[in-house]
Amino acid sequence: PSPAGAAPGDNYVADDALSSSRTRWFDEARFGMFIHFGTYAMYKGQYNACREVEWIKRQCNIPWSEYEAKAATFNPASFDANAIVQLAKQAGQKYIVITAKHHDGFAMWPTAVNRWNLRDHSGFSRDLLRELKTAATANGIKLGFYYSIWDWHDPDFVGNFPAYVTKMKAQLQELVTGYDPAVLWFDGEWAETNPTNPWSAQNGEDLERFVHGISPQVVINNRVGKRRAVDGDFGTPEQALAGSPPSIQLQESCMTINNTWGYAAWDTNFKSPTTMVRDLATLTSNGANLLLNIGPTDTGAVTAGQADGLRGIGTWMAVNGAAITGAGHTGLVTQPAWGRVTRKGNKLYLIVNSWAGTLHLSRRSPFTVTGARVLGSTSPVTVRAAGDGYDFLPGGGTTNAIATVIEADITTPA
Ligand code: JFZ
Repeated sequence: PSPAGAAPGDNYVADDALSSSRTRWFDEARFGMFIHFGTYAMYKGQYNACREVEWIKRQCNIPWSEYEAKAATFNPASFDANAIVQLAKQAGQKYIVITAKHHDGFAMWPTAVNRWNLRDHSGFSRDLLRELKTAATANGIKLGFYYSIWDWHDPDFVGNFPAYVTKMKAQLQELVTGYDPAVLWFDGEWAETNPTNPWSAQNGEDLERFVHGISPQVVINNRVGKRRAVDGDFGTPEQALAGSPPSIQLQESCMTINNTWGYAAWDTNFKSPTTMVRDLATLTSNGANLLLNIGPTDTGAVTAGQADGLRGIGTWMAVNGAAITGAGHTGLVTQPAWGRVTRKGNKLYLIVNSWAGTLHLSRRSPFTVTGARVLGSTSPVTVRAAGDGYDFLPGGGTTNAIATVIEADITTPA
């Protein structure tokens, strides 16, 4: 299926064939917010001399009795779903994926399956996932859940795997029927703590069938079965940029805004808005999404360092978001050294990182440029046929310190 405005048979988005009416919103969203939030935030990234984050229980050998006692005092009173959704929205993010359950097994919603959850174990009466769902829906943002198949807390994961799977399905039933998530982002299918390593491709396929039996439109990532590469709706390169098409499925790179997924007080190595926007441009030009992670503190607050980065991206997106949202890969051009080119219907977006004189665009397939403008600027752009493509001559010069976008109108042969 081609999006409105795209000529039949053109290569609007090379991953078009990979998307369907069910996954179309995901393929157009391009940018989402990942949130790693759980009781591990209470350690702020450190246990005695041991530095770890969402893996702290396991990597720092914290006894369960101690971990549970601390979790009992978890009080994320500063979690502000509306503020988080506004932060995502102004950054140009179209969906949010939050950890409903990470490897420590702690459920962030009031599950009836066990008491190892925010309400029953910590006595926190609010349902943060419900609040996030309400705020997201009110703002046109989709909400998804990360759910770890690997569970350190439930002894049945190792001791009685079929019993564990039954409980896992009961939790997923609660999440899907109770919160109608747009995405389920599974993880931990690779766990090898069970000597028999029970999770199989069959388990993954069974899980997908189970979820889609409840709600067919849920978009599922590929960390669901051992055959990761072909399972689910989209691939999940981690801390790496998805490559350019062709790919066997939709792609979403998940990356941290600093170095860690959960909250660590010592991790202030925040990426600059420039770095993140350029990653987003590269991914969009590759037909892939960016899921950019933040980790709220133990009180549920988003730190200034994380919020500032998202605001910086938002300032750029407010002017240039058309080059990202709904845009994708184009096979019409060779990607230039001066930046990245994305396409949406009959427009090309030239995302210019460094603007030194004439910008040459090499054509790989026929098209004609019929007009061009700089987004957020009145500077004229001169376009002329040159060599194997076009030269763009900016009237003004670089207008945006992060990346200046030229929007070009094109026609392609019928
Ligand atoms: C997992 C988690 O263990 C981690 O805590 C975080 O939630 C992250 C998003 O996902 O870590 C992984 C998962 C997959 C790979 C590496 C780390 N992998 O495929 O290389």
